[in-house]
Amino acid sequence: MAHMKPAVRKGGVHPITLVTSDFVTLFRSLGYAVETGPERETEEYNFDALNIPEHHPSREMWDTFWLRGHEGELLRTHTSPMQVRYMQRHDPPYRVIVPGKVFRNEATDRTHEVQFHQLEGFCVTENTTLADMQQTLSFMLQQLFGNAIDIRYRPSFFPFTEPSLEVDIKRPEDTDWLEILGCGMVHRHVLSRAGVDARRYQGFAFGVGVDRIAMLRYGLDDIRLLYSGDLRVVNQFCL
Ligand code: YSA
Repeated sequence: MAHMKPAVRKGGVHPITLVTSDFVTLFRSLGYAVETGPERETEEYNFDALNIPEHHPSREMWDTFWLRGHEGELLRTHTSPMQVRYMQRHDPPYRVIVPGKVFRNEATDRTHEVQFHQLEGFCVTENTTLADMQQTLSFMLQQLFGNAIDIRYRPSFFPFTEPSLEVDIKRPEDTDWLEILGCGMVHRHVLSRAGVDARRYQGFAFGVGVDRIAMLRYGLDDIRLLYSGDLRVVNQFCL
């Protein structure tokens, strides 16, 4: 009896953490470095350095929480500012992912939250092409969801990529497509602004919605469940 251990209930791992760690394992195996960056950002990195000037209508793509009393500061609306921060501090070539929390001042629904997670990725070398981007992203999605997944690349617009695309996925059991990421070839203005010679280097970047991947992966029909604090969600993922 003296040796009986008290029963200890095991904790669970949040689905966002599980998905993020799968991404990290996958991209490390492809030679990508993993970085993190500040959630409190400046207008300069969140917008200007990404070729989104003040008063440009494209700023309306990102409904922003500005920090009252701190001129030019905000909660980052995407992980893309880290493209510039990283490139300014390192020499090319680059293969980097940046997982992190982002914030948008917008109405919530089944697939939209005011706080969610993205995973930024970028690969810039002397000869990286759009075909490399498609191959990398399709490989990533097939690793996460299996080869039966349908993947749709749609033309889109982002000020910091040219050309720009968005990607939707549909699993065999789904009736609708779900948009999961934005991507494109890094705009030469962004490279130049970060101090990279845009005549010599080129490459792609992307930003995936991690919460949406977690929803599909674990069969959650409402993104808000991820932030409800309901332990029944997390306890399904006991270690
Ligand atoms: C595009 C090109 C690049 O070179 C690099 C990155 C990007 C993505 C860009 N920074 C961006 O934020 N695009 S986005 O506004 O379309 O968001 C990317 C993904 O985040 C979406 O495809 C979606 O999966 C997810 N997302 C967007 N708003 C969301 C959301 N997820 C949950 N709640 C929201 N409110």
